[in-house]
Amino acid sequence: MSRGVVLHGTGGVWVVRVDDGEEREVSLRGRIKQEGSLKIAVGDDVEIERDARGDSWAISNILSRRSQLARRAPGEGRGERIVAANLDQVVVVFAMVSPVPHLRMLDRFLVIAEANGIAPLIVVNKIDLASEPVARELFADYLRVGYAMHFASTVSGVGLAGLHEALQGRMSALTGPSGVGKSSLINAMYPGLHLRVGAISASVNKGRHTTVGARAFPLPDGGYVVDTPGLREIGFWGLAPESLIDCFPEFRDTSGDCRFADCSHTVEPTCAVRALVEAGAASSARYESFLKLLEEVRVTDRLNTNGGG
Ligand SMILES: Nc1nc2c(ncn2[C@@H]2O[C@H](COP(=O)(O)OP(=O)(O)O)[C@@H](O)[C@H]2O)c(=O)[nH]1
Ligand SMILES: [Mg+2]
Ligand SMILES: [Zn+2]
Repeated sequence: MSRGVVLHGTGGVWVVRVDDGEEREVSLRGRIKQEGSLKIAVGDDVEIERDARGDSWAISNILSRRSQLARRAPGEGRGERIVAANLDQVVVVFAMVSPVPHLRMLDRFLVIAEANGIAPLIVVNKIDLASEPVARELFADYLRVGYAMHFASTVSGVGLAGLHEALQGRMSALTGPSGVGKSSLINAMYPGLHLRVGAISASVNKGRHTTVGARAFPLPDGGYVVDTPGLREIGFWGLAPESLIDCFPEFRDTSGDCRFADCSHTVEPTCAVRALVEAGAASSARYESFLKLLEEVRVTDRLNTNGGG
């Protein structure tokens, strides 16, 4: 018996990195396949055993998870699918310019992380194209909320040591729009590793029945970077509309002060969240994101209660 971490898999064959660093192709034991309740996911800690003939390995046990990133099962209208397990953080990369950051999209990534109880970390890359003070100004709302932030440039090297340290020993989903420098950051921090983060998504998704395949890459000094293609389309599986406010740290505490316990924080004149925004004590742009995402969460919630199981 050995222990390891699930790196990737398709069609019943999974690749597990065992504790000595070796990678093995394994199948699932029948018992685990049928248990149904816990479906295996990238990032899972597993125990593997040789089969009776001793010529192949199978996963015999999935250890309990620290966290999981869930999405609606593709195709059918019910059930959840686990995109990745045991994530310690979701690292959201945006560029200072080129492409110009779309902050409402950043909010969406942050809410997905918060809704799954996973700590977000924001990276603002390409600050060589502006300057750190300008970058801090542009992302002031996020600094004010208190999010962990790294300002970086793969050209000047600024911020790379701090980000490297934040990734070490942790299981990190790396996400963000294309062209912001995710691959460049990985290559700059781990020269010679040449992780094809992002590049693998295309081939993994070619199969007719596969949709979004995550993939974990071991880091040379401990920890993993997990590529989660399509994270932004993940939607908000299982998030109740009334819980969305809790995914905005700057509104979370204030929402307890609303006049009505069931305040939706949208139209009520006695809403403490709205008062906070109107007084300029919290960002109106972030509040706009809340309103937009609320519409979406309400639709998903209706689908879950009407069509879901
Ligand atoms: N000026 C500047 N360009 C960068 C930086 N990091 C990456 N780039 C460039 O941005 C483009 C996209 O980078 P890439 O790593 O492929 O982005 P990805 O799609 O997020 O993986 C490439 O042309 C990189 O050379 C940076 O810090 N500063
Ligand atoms: Mg890339
Ligand atoms: Zn309210």
